[in-house]
Amino acid sequence: MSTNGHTTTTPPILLTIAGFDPCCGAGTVADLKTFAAHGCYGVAAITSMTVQNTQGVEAVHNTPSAELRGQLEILVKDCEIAAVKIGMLGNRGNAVVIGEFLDAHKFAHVILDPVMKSSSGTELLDAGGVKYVATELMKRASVFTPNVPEAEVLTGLEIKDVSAMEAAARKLVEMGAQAVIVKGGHMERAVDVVFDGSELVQLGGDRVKTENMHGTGCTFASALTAQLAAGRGLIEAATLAKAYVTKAIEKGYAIGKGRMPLDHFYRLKIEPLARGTHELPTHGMHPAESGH
Ligand code: PXL
Repeated sequence: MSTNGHTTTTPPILLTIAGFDPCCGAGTVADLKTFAAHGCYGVAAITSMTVQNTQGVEAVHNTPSAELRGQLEILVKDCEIAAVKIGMLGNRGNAVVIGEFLDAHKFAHVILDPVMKSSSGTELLDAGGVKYVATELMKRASVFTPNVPEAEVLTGLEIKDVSAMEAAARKLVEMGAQAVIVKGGHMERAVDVVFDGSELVQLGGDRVKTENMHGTGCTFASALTAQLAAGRGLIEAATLAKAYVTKAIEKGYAIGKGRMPLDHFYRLKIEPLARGTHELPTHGMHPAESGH
């Protein structure tokens, strides 16, 4: 927390490094909405401009590496970043820029979500990028959050049940990860496995309507980032992030003909009648003012 010359206090500033999705269900915009829903200020560097709607990805235009580096450096010159969340990288060149960026600046929390494919199946990271994530980037992150298909690619293990998810989490730590959350959204029961190198915990999950959703992985990793930046330990942060993403999935609604985005701001709708009473202006003519 820092002060800014106004009477208000600046909340934690979180950086997302991710791709842009025009329908705003996944990637950068899902991350920024999640940060905002957690009372944080989000800043962003764009790794890739995707051309997609809720029905699928039509094209992917990765940001030239020098431009990505420029976006990152101009932000760190100016803002104090409380935590970094990394999502879609696009290609090896951009993954290397991120590796160099993490070496040059020390951050308290680096959450790496190794996005490889869109929910509709399009490749979002090239083969060289996958290799760089496995051998270099993973060990530079404080928390690594693959889903089951990504954990299979990275470990070479076949994952059919929760015990195989646990084996994958252990193997990823052997490969250099500091802490791992294997996300079970693709499994029958949406159990997540958290392993910090010593303690291994299962987070039980209600299976909600995930097959038809878009942006669940981005949202979980971003909520986790906000909780870690707030000072919570890994297990508590993961538990709260899972509860948030589960509710945001449950409250998601269709905006087009394809997959549904989540409702990142479901909490704003919990007490609609209370809206406005916190923002009473001083002129006395607001409808919530007593006597009107
Ligand atoms: O959900 C993974 C993902 C991440 N980032 C971007 C995406 C997607 C899925 O479509 O478009 C930009």
